[in-house]
Amino acid sequence: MAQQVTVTEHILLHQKMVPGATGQFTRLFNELVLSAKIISRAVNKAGLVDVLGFTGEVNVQGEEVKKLDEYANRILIHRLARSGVLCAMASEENADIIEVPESLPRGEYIIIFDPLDGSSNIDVNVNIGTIFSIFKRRSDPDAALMSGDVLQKGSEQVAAGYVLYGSSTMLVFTCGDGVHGFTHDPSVGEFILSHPNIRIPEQGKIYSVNEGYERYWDRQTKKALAYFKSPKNALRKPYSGRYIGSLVADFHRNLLYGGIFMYPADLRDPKKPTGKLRLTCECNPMAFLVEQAGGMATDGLNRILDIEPEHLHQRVPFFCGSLNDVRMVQEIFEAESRRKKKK
Ligand code: P6P
Repeated sequence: MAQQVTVTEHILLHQKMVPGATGQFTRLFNELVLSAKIISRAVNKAGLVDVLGFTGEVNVQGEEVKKLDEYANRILIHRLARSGVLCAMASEENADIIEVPESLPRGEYIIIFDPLDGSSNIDVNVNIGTIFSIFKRRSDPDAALMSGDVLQKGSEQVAAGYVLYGSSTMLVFTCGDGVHGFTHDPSVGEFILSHPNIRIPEQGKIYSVNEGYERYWDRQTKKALAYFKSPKNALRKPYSGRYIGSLVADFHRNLLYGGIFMYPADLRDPKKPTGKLRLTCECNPMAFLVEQAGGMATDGLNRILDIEPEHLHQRVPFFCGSLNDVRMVQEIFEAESRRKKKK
């Protein structure tokens, strides 16, 4: 029988390899894993228990909040605060930084999460996911928390990952030492290592974008899509178009099969002037993962992980996936920049 490595064993092994590790990260990650199990149970029952449908509220993004969104957000805030190692949290569902109650012990970690991304797909049983990004505090732990502790560049992440609630529940994450995937075995209630050292194919064969918005894109994005649909691309045949409309599901498929995910700037909608996806709770974690798996992530011109966040819910154009494909997009964007400068 193949040796079954649980995520807890994997994290403890990682802790042993980190000089001066105190076990704080392990405690945080254990609460994240427990939250994933609790949310997975609710997601899998969503069709049976009355957790479908809208709460009637609207979140900071201006999006209708589904009951499962709210439930997942509550579970994560409750469990992660009790890890005793956080100095701050932030959620895609909350306008401001979430304080850790004074009554609870605190620590040096910061976690930013999207509790249930793709929630518009909940009622139709399409895969959804939880995305997380973990930093260490940079300011003096005895001083007041600084906004710069939460608004750090993606390159400062100490860990990032997602939980994919699909045909099975998977936890995929990196601590900066490669990307590893764990599949939940409900019969024992453990996440078991199923995809060690995930590497994204250097050359993709899939593009993922909502082509319904093509008329609202900039010129360079339209050129990029035309490249992937042309028989004159690196594949010498058109890429396959695959778009689920759930970032975690689209990202996960491209991570394993190879391909590029694009959410470009939308020139029409004032809410999406620079794209729809949020830098801190969606793009940064996915960018850290894809780079650790050998891929690339850009806003068209800049490495996602180098972007200095200006505010918690900042949106950026997002191109992420196989190295050759994202490089091609960046070349198209750079050529367009040069063309505009010549004007
Ligand atoms: P659109 C889900 O709401 C989400 O934030 C991502 O999971 C997904 O990739 C994107 O929005 C889909 O957006 O505009 O194509 O429906």
